[in-house]
Amino acid sequence: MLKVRSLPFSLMIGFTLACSAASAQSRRNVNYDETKIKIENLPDPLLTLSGKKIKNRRNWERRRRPEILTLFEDHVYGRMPSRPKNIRYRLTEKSESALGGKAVRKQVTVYFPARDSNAAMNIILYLPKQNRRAPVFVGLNFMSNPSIDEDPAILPSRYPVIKDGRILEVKRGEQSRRWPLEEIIDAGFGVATAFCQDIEPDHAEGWKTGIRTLLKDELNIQPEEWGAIGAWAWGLSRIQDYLETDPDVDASKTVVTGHSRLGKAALWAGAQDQRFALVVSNESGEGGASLARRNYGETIRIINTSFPHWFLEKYKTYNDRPQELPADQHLLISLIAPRPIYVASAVEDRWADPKGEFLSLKYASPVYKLYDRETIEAADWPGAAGLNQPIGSQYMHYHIREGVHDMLLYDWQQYIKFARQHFGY
Ligand code: GTR
Repeated sequence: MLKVRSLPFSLMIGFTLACSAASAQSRRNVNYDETKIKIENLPDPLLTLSGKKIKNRRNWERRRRPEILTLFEDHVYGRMPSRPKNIRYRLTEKSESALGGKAVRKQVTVYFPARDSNAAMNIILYLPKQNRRAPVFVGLNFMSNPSIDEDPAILPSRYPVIKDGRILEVKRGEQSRRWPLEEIIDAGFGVATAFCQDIEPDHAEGWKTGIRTLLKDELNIQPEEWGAIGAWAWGLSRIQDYLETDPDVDASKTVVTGHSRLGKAALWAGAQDQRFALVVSNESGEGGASLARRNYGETIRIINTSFPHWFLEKYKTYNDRPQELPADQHLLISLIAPRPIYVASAVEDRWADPKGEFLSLKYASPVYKLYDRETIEAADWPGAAGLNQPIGSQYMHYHIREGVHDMLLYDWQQYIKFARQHFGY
């Protein structure tokens, strides 16, 4: 039987209720008026802190890229520890005839080397039977592995699903609209996912039972030196580690992706870990693809109030002065260069600031240009007139979909097309 870690439950409920109250309150005074937006003091991706202009790839890689990484580590997400030694993988289940016979299914438990604890993560991986050494989409899920599909063989995740302070009974396949497995497999891709709360439960006290506490000695990092987004991003890299050991996967062709808060984690993982060949941000919003300097929808203050555990304490000092942040989110995207990046929005997802998501992508163009990549620099935000019409180049792509905040088949179809072009099949 899988063991579920115990929780300081009363504490957790208190915190979660406090968070949703803060969030409800903050949603009332939100700006959606473009005329009130003033972007001040936007950092130039190609200007070092000491004022030196970067003109070539060499100086980008040697000077400015490490400088920007450090800015995000020091001001936003915190330090990213490396892989711990002595990780163990156990194949807990395998089938050669999953999804009606078209896929191979593998379930793997990753045991992290923590003293006195059972820190672990359950990965579920589907691979197309017809395509040996398939490229793979890698992303965390919100509601545990059995939520991604009705497949009765999916084993439970390690951690219970917590929402609004309660343990949720999640129906099998409850989130299957976000994981169109058959379409992904039919397109020749694999997909690997794990439950984000196996890494860190998503509430203000979650760090106490997550890897930020369980692995602090092994990783040589204190819990307050990073946040939940950082921990989830770290988890994505650990999935990549596993994939590199699996002979049925081409781990040089992985696409790291995620929706919303898990899109923030995917961007940070993709920025840090250059083993991810391609990065997809699905409606990642504030703290993800959206420019923090645009006061539209969710703001730094709101996100830090509703989710005090996602970022560094230091990030809260920018609550009312985003213009002083030395690294805005276009710099995060520039760290992904020259690898392909796809940013997507939904028109009714004003909370995430679709235009701000587009602008971060656009403003990362100068770095892609250093690598002679075709960019999205000349494009304007398509807005409501350009729904469901992806734009951009082979390296920088964007769409704004009709509908609400979600990750749907339409979104996946575009990512698959983009990845196929890039991987050349
Ligand atoms: C919202 C939060 C967003 C986004 C979203 C989600 O409440 O304000 O930043 O992360 O949750 O993850 O669905």
